Amino acid sequence: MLSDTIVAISTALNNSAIAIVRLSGDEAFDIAQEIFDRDLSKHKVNEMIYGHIVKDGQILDEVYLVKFSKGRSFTYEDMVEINCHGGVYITREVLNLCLSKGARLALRGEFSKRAYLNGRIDLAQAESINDIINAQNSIQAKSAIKGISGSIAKLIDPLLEKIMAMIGMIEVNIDYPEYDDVTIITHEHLVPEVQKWIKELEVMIQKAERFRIVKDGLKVAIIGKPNVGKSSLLNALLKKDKAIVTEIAGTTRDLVEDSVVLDNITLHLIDTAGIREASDVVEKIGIERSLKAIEEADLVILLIDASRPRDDEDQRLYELVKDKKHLVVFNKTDLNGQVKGMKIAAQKGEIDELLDYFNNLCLSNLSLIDEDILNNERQIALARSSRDTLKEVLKAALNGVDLDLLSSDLYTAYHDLSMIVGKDYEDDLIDHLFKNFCLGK
Ligand SMILES: Nc1nc2c(ncn2[C@@H]2O[C@H](COP(=O)(O)OP(=O)(O)OP(=O)(O)O)[C@@H](O)[C@H]2O)c(=O)[nH]1
Ligand SMILES: [Mg+2]
Repeated sequence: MLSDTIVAISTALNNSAIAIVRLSGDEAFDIAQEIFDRDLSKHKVNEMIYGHIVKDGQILDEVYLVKFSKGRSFTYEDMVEINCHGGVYITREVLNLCLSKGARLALRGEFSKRAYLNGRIDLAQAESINDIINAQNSIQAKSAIKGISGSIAKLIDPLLEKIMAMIGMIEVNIDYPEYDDVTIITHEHLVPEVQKWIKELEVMIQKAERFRIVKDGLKVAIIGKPNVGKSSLLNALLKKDKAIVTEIAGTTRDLVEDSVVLDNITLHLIDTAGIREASDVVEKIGIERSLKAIEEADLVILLIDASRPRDDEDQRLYELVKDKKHLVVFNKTDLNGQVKGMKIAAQKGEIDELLDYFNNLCLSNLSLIDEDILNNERQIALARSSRDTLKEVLKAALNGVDLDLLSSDLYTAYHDLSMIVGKDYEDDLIDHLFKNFCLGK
């Protein structure tokens, strides 16, 4: 049941000046009235009402209380916010009082869930509320606030409308052949449209992936043969002695991970065990983990010892990373500067070329903050899935498969895309058919 009245402490539970206890649901005003010493019916909504919370005839706390009415509140239900003093004891007492008058303790995220189910926000906006609470830098905060204002719907709605219009026309062609106001869709109509949609989605996905690096940082794995200076590079980037460095080949046997915030970008660094033919069982496991880290990284740094001649092992490692986003970096250039490519001397902290590379990588994508962009992995995965289905539709259309058979795949593509904002596509189709074709007139 949606309209039962829920209550929760909406602020962090520690001693502070003020805490907010929030009620939402049909009984919110009545429950508030039972514990508040002013007549709520005499006050307007959205007004800060001064008064007291009363328990067993005794004043419990001096508070400000605000009423928000159905359709105008965060949950679109009747809501009350009680601004009480922020002591843990007093806040809990106010909460318990609401519970004793019939409210139910809200589940995690239930206020936002109600806002979504009642049509106040879409799914992407709900995710953005979570993002703004967890934002750790100005870019994350800015992107979240755009998401809350509905930027994701703005981004995908035009495409959803085009796909739905096409499905609608195909359906009408099939189900109402006598309805002659509608364009008869042929493969020649469909193919260029689907091609355009695939392109749009490709751009959307690519931008989102580039922006994710700006927003959430870059996962970087440092790999190379033993002793090339991987751990020294990790330490130089972190500016601390995180990993053990020795002249013994095979010093690092497990992954060593840490993050660092540079001028423009956050790096999530993984130092790995040097990769070689190992007989030691522990080292072998370490090397397996190194190989896994390559798979999971956004960028792989292949570190090469500039003071030694290149050999087959270096070449083998290059083969391992060449199809991933990678960067070949020469270390120990204090011993030999005669190499072509990016040069560093990790042990001496001479890593400026690499730092410039990272900061520029982010700068080139920073302008994306001003665009409407998919916000997280879930959204990107749905966009990818929609694109892949459209590719199937395109292939089938080019092979002459009947349009009525293609329409169900178009539905799937539409559905995945619509799930980014959590829309119900069946309702959309019905709305669309009635609104645009006046069927049944
Ligand atoms: N001359 C010089 N020596 C370096 C440099 N970077 C690292 N070294 C030395 O190279 C040796 C190996 O360094 P590590 O950072 O432990 O190398 P690694 O790649 O992590 O080695 P494993 O963990 O065994 O795979 C140490 O003696 C470092 O002091 C550098 O830029 N110049
Ligand atoms: Mg090491």
